[in-house]
Amino acid sequence: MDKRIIAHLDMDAFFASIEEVSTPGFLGKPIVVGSEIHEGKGRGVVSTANYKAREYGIHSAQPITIAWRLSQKAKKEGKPEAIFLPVDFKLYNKVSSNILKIIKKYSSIVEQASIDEFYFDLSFLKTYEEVEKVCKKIKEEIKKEERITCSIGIGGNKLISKIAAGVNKPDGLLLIKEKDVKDFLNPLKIEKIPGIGPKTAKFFHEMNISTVEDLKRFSKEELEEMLGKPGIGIYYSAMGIDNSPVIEYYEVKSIGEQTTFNRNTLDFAFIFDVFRELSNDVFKRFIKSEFFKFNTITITIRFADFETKTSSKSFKEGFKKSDKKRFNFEVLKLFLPFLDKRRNPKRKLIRLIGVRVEKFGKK
Ligand code: TTP
Ligand code: MG
Repeated sequence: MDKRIIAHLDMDAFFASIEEVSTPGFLGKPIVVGSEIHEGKGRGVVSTANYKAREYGIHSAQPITIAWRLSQKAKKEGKPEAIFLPVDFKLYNKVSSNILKIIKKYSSIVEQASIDEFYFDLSFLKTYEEVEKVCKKIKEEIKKEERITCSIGIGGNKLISKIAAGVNKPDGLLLIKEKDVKDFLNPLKIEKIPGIGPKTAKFFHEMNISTVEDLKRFSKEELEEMLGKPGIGIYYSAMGIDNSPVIEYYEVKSIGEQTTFNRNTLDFAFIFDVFRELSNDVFKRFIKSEFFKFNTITITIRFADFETKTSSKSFKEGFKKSDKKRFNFEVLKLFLPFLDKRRNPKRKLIRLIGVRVEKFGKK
């Protein structure tokens, strides 16, 4: 084939599916992974829920307390109560890298787009039948090795493959041939186009534009005039055009961690401990990274009223992997002004803190 063939693989209910097969007795039960919750009380959100729990109306980014209530409601109706679990990134990262290894057996150009999403190039295959066969094999191998399912979309570019992977979840496989692109895209809701978020969607809905076909009423110039540069991207997406390459390696631009406290606080000792922990985690990730040093530290503070401030400092002499002590000290120095009048004159309580390092050097 002289045209490109790109596949997009997205794991189904990733964190929750892993939990479901990792603990005896969990299989087939509704499972919610997210921030901690004790007897219905918690402050964070749902990371993801398996499809059983989604039947209760539970979904990603929902406040964990709402998820809890939906589960209790289901229980009253005689259905099984959901199992609530904390996030175990270490476990999910391990599974993620196993999946990457499996895909790499079948394609030499693989791009990991997130912890559970991968693009891979299958242009070297001769027919659509062969492409489908290979994707089925990948699905089977993941199922056999990790006992969880994924959905794969296949098309002539990343855009089509990504949309195709999303339309028949879970455990789906959908190939969109070149000649069928228009029929596939036209009836889709505009929200399916990557880059059309809730705000842009609302903007279009107000003009009675709800499907990709509706979008095509506008010329490239009109869309650019309405939305600026992103309008051009939307124009090409509606046409099914996307020339972006499958990139094997992404450049890591920053390493960061943040945490929301269980209660808002200005308790120095407590915040200090959490800061230490975050700094340690960030430094550990830096040590594991391919980088030799970093030059900039940024900290984030979110107050109880959600006002968010950052403070950043770049150092002439970068931090090397042996500079952990100096790093901890500098993080603390950036943070101290937020505990007193200097950057917190009203003595507002703090809700969230974060630490990030960037401007990496490879030698
Ligand atoms: P997704 O692929 O968006 O979701 P999913 O794999 O859970 O479910 P689907 O079958 O619809 O693909 O995200 C992958 C993982 O990323 C997900 O398992 C948990 C995490 N995640 C969050 O932590 N917060 C979020 O808001 C979302 C959307 C995902
Ligand atoms: Mg997924």
